[in-house]
Amino acid sequence: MRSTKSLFRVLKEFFDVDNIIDITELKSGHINSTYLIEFPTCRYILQLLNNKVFQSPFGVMNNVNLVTDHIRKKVIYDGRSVQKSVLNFVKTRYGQTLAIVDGEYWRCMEFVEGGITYEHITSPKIFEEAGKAVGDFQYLLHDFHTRLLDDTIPHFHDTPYRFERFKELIKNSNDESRLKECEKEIDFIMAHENIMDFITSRIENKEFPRRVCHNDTKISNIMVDEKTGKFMCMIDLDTVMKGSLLYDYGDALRMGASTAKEDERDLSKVGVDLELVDAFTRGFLYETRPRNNTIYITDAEINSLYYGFLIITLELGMRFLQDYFENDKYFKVSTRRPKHNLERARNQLRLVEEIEKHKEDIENIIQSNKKKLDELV
Ligand code: GN1
Ligand code: MG
Repeated sequence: MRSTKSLFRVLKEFFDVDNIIDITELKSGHINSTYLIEFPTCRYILQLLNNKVFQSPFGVMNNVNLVTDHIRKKVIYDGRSVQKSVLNFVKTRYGQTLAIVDGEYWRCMEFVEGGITYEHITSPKIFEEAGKAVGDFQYLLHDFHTRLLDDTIPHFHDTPYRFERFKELIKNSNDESRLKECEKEIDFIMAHENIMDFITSRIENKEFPRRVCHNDTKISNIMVDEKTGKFMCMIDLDTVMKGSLLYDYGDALRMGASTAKEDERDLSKVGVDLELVDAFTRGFLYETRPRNNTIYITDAEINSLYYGFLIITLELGMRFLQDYFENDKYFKVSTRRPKHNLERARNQLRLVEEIEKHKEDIENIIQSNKKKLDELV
């Protein structure tokens, strides 16, 4: 945690710091640093943007501001609560949503009161709501033009591009001990070469539309109402860019429908909870059902949702392994776990195996939910 003195220097850009009663660090994300700032009657979130990962912080905030303005207009139009349905950023005394202090980029937003996020889910009811949140995000942004958004992390979910970088890394690595240690994982990734471009090639040839996507839909980024258990909104909008809806569907399952945490070392615990896949799919397809003459998800996309789950998990396994080779320069690791990124990679690649094992079950779940919905609308 940064010293209170240095945090106060940042907070002065946003607030009268004499009124602050407490500051605590929240340790959930792998990229940014996050603090809860408490005043007598309200709370805010202060965040340091990791500018190694986000090389254009103003580009990120420009995307986030455009998208939250659009969502805000829409939820007001629909008669929904602004406080519950969208992130609201605090401006600095210069009217900006970023404060630059000692060359670092900070932003601040209202704490979404009454909301809760999960690191691990076991309740199908809650996970169905998570599915609704991801589907609702599509509903809210389907009429927002992808070209208005900067590519703040180029090639973010460009799996074949990431695979090429991974192959280069392995080819050029002289780290014999890590190459040996990771032989099995490397072979496993290489054996999946054919599947890497399943989604991107279909976007290229226009089989799947390019959409505005969240791109980081893990369950800890989905806010649920603590009292009612209903979804509220998606948080962590830093990676909102054009992309494929399949990745948004899959990324939520990757973390939410796994029977183990993302960094569980005991791989025998890693599996796919089909009841949770069913619950999430039900909520997701419900919110993306066609209405008002609008198609929020095409049949071609629905029929390939399984590949979203499979490929995002494979991609992340590859990213964690790459970061292990690159000495953890990207993902934060626990100081007590020197091989944290390798353990995460092994976990995700095991999950890939489990997803493949359950291909038929997962596809049946998707089709039966589609069918039930077709009967409904
Ligand atoms: C990172 O910052 P956080 O923890 O929400 C990462 C995602 C990964 C995720 C894995 C910008 O997200 O892509 O899926 O870790 N975000 C970025 O837990 O790389
Ligand atoms: Mg993030």
